[in-house]
Amino acid sequence: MSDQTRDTYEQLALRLAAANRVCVLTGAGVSRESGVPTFREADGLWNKYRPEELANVDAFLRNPELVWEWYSWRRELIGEVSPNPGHYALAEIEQRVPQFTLATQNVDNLHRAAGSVNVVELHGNIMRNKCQKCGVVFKEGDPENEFVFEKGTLPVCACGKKGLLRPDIVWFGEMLPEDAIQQAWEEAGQADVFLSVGTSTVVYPAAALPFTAKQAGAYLVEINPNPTELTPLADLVFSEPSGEALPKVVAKLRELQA
Ligand code: BV8
Ligand code: ZN
Repeated sequence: MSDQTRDTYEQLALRLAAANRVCVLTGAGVSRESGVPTFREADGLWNKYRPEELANVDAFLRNPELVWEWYSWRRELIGEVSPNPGHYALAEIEQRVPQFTLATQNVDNLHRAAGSVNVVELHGNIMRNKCQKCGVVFKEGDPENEFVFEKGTLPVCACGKKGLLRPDIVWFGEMLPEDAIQQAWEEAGQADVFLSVGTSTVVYPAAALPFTAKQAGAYLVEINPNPTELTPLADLVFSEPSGEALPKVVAKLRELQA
């Protein structure tokens, strides 16, 4: 049967079954079906606030209470949501291919909650705090991560530099964690198949990963109900929610690998 007659889910399943290295980039869209708002859509997070007011260090130093209020609200929201079928499908694909890397721009921890193992957090993780001054990043379970925002209270680090604690998140104008972006570049450059899922592909350097993969010869797939800069370059486009498309691909992959 030629590619034209195979449905697109089967086309991607065949590519995944034959792949040695698979790399995925996810954005806020993959968590949308879990009830987590995206950033730039009609009901997105940025509509209430502008990024420059909140997701940058100047905003934090100018008005730490406002930034803490926003992140505490997001943290609470994320504490109440669960992974959706798209997250679980990505975790299952990881088990079914030899080498799999999931680079995520999301800070909501939902990929790990769904069972994904090789997750590269490009923009940090909202459940962790770090010190604005000494840079220490607190680990899961550290009391410094238990801070609950209340008006008039701001968490201070014990480092003696009177550093304010802040979410361990990469803000605009800040470098991404060196090891994370290096690993993502490497995997994108060697991927047989690269999936770009649920991202508007506007925030760099993460948005450069699918383009890098394509240039290096990867079979490029985009899963997004809306077109992006990447769409014209993709070998296969699923213009539908990731929570619907990915489980259909996994169902075909299970048949192929039965
Ligand atoms: C850096 C904080 C360098 C975390 C975020 C001009 C040109 C090019 C670059 C720049 C420029 N000016 C400035 C820059 C650099 C800047 C940048 O790229 N700006 C853009 C906006 C122009 N980048 C940076 O600042 C980065 N750092 O470059 O440092 C440097 C160099 C030297 C010295 C020092 C520094 C830092 C980037 C990280 C910024 N942090 N947020 C937080 O609060 O969560 S960015 C923010 O956008 C989030 O992190 C998010 O992950 C990221 C990307 O957004 P998406 O995830 O794509 O979400 P979005 O809402 O946009 O789109 C959702 C998509 O899902 C949509 O397409 C929708 O159709 C789709 N969708 C919806 N439902 C579904 C779905 N898809 C599938 N299924 C569904 N159901
Ligand atoms: Zn400190």
